[in-house]
Amino acid sequence: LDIIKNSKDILINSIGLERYLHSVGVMEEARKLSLKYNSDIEKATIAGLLHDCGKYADKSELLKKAYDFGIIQKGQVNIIPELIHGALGAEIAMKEHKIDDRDIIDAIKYHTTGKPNMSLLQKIIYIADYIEPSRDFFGVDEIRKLAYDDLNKALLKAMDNTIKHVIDRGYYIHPDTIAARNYLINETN
Ligand code: DGI
Ligand code: FE
Ligand code: FE
Ligand code: FE
Repeated sequence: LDIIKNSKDILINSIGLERYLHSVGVMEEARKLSLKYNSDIEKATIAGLLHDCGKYADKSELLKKAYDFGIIQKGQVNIIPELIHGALGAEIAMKEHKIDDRDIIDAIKYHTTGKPNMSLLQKIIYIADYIEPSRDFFGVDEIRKLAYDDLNKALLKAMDNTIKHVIDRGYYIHPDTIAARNYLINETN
């Protein structure tokens, strides 16, 4: 795929080498999951590689681009970079990486929060981001196994852990994070 070669320099320059290597890990995990669940491997490759393309290492650049694309507004309080980089990444993927596939763009846009009624690709990117090989936090091995056994159960567990993590730190919870989990509970049962 040309995109793997063509996007490399843009990614390393904007998100840094470490996050680029994480992105390659997400790409490889997403390819494996796509094989397992008969999903489009090319789309998973592109979405995995680009999912964090909006996560600028330079925070002032992230905020400036987010203003330019109308993702945040002047005077807005409660600006959370973690919750901006998905929507920003979707814009950067379209404009700088020339991606026009709506499913790939939404997989990037919603990879942090999730959303109701996620496509198979979107679920794969969310969970690949959570379990890619360099991830190392409590409970990740359980979800790594579960991801290849029952994708929805793995997704629900990853969302539960994320929500607990966010609550434990007293952070704001994005409505999409809640809506994604509630939808999945109804979908899974
Ligand atoms: O960009 P990555 O680190 O690879 O992963 P990510 O885009 O999934 O971001 C994960 C972070 O986002 C993690 O620290 C938890 C945080 N997060 C997810 N949902 C919410 C959230 N943070 C807040 N404040 N609110 C949320 O709803
Ligand atoms: Fe991310
Ligand atoms: Fe994630
Ligand atoms: Fe990521």
